[in-house]
Amino acid sequence: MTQRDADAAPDATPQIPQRRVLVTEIPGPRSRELSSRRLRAVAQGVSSTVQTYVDAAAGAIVRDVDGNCLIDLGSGIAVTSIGHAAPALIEAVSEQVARFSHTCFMVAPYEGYVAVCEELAELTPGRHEKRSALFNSGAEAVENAVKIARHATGRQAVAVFDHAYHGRTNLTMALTAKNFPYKDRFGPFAPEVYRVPMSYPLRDPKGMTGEQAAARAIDQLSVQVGAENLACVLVEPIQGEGGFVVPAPGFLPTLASWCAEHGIIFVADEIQSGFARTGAWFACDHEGVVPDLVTTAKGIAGGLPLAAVTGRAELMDAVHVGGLGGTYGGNPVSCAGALAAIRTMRELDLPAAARRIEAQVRPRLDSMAKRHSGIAEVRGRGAMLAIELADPDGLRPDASSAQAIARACHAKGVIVLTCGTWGNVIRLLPPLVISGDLLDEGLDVLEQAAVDVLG
Ligand code: PLZ
Repeated sequence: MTQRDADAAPDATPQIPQRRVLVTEIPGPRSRELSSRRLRAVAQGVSSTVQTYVDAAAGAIVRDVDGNCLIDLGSGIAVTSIGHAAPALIEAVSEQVARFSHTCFMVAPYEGYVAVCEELAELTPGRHEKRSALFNSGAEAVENAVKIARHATGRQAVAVFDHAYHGRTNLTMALTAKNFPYKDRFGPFAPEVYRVPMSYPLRDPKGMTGEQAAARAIDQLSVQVGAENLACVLVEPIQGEGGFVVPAPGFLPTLASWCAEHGIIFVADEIQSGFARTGAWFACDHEGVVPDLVTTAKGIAGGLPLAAVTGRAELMDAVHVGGLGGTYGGNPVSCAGALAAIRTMRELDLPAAARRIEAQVRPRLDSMAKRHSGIAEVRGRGAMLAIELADPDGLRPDASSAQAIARACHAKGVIVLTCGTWGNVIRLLPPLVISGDLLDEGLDVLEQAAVDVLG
């Protein structure tokens, strides 16, 4: 987008044509130039999925500095659900940044923060009295959920699951399951974190129900930790980085009711799965599960950094005055972005859009899985869908094919992401406003890449 475009009054049409256009090889010369500048300035610990540098983005298209237009099936890891450069977001954020960009809510409060907390109370599962606190990143929200659960219960232990991802800060590294690249040589990690098996239907014993998988986890927690020592059970209702693992039906409700019975706080990490992504406002809604605390981030603010902990008023308000906060948490520009994003999600009924995306994508992934025995499973919900690559007999994870397919998509101008404990899952997280045609074109490229790699 040129400066003139950015200055123009926002309208409903995206500023970049919603078409895939390749004008150079990917990455092109200007991207390659930036890559070499980067090598001398940016720490190599910070990596990027694609090697093409962004010039502008709108709707479901990312335009690079060489003029190539890529179809975005990743949404910056489930963030730009309302599409890039959504007009309502541009308007709200521009207006706010011109009015004031920061006072610090802990110093001088403002309406936007309160309004975001009101929206969170309205949209998150359950009709009980709720309170929220706002932060900058998902990891920070998760850390604060644990702080609140410990404070409210007077207990210390935290239960998490195999394949879980909760962040990269010290406590959240401890909560995250996968060593490399997240934790390797970054320890020591926070104590009082206990990991138990997740419900992972593809890899669990055949026929294991969600209730049985929950009982397996509950038994380990009872024996190894003791329910009376647990502050909280923290779970992603659909796992994100861990591989889009959807627990078997009954797993989440069984865990939630065991928590309720024993005074354990049930915390749902909806940072990746929340805000319309799975075809409901929150993934917990699919099974009518009402968590005590919910962490949100990513899709909440259309790309501005914002995160939240929302929960039962009595738990949230158990923390002493001044016990929660941070300089930027609930920054006014991020709050304006969130209010615009949430309004857009409501107006465009993006939960329904996510369901439509599933109806379009799932059959195509299913037919890919029929054709290629190396695709062991198609799973996910709404616009959070994935294929797991593994050999059909032993389910040995096939990361190299997953990476090769993803790279082939990137070279053809389609951004897809991988995930999974073994890096063998290709995940799709398109903006929920993507057109059916563009989505089909992205899937054509993915399908061809799978043929090229898997034969
Ligand atoms: N909880 C469920 O998905 C972030 C991380 C990518 P932050 N996932 C993307 C990476 O490699 O760093 C995430 C999540 C769930 C917590 C987080 C953490 O959110 O905003 O990245 O801190």
